[in-house]
Amino acid sequence: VQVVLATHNPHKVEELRRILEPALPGVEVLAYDGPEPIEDGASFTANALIKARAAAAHTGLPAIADDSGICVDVLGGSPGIFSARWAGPAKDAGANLDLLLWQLGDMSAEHRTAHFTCVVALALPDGTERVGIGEWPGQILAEAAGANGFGYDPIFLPDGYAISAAELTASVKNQISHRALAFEAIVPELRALLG
Ligand code: ITT
Repeated sequence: VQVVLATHNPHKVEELRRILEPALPGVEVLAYDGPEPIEDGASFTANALIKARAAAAHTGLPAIADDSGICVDVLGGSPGIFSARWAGPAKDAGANLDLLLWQLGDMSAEHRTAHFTCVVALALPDGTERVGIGEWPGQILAEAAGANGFGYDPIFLPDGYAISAAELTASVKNQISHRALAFEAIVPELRALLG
């Protein structure tokens, strides 16, 4: 069985592969370079389904999409679904996290609580759809640390850890992240529909 990963973000492809492949032996995971649909949904779930549906329709194969972002409590959940373009259309990860650090200024740790959210959506060409949701709680650091991962990882301190998400190894991040949790939630359905 083949499945297409409906994302153009190479960091997500890498993490999704490392999470998916051991969980779904026998499923061949393909990258997707078809057209990008307009992500105009009002939620992570809506946007994940838009991406998965478009890739399933374009390829005729089952498609898995990931819509994700960081939600900061004191900002009412922003950047949220706008995380990739928080500082502008260029999707500049450095500018995004600099803007977020500036927005939080010198607020103390108790005001810097946040979580990453990930929704993983599966769409089959016959219209069958499933979603899994994962949340990874923590807080926004005062300055960036670490070079692993991507996006907001250097400024995210996961609950229960003393180092940023960008200082975790890939294998630890991929066991505990919002992406890992979203997959865990949907793995039985993936096995049933793709297995
Ligand atoms: P696709 O739509 O092609 O999948 P994208 O990067 O535009 O790629 P999203 O719209 O879902 O995807 O935006 C997700 C953004 O949230 C991502 O660009 C990061 O800025 C942030 N993000 C999501 N997961 C993250 C993670 O594990 N670590 C750090 N930042 C993350």
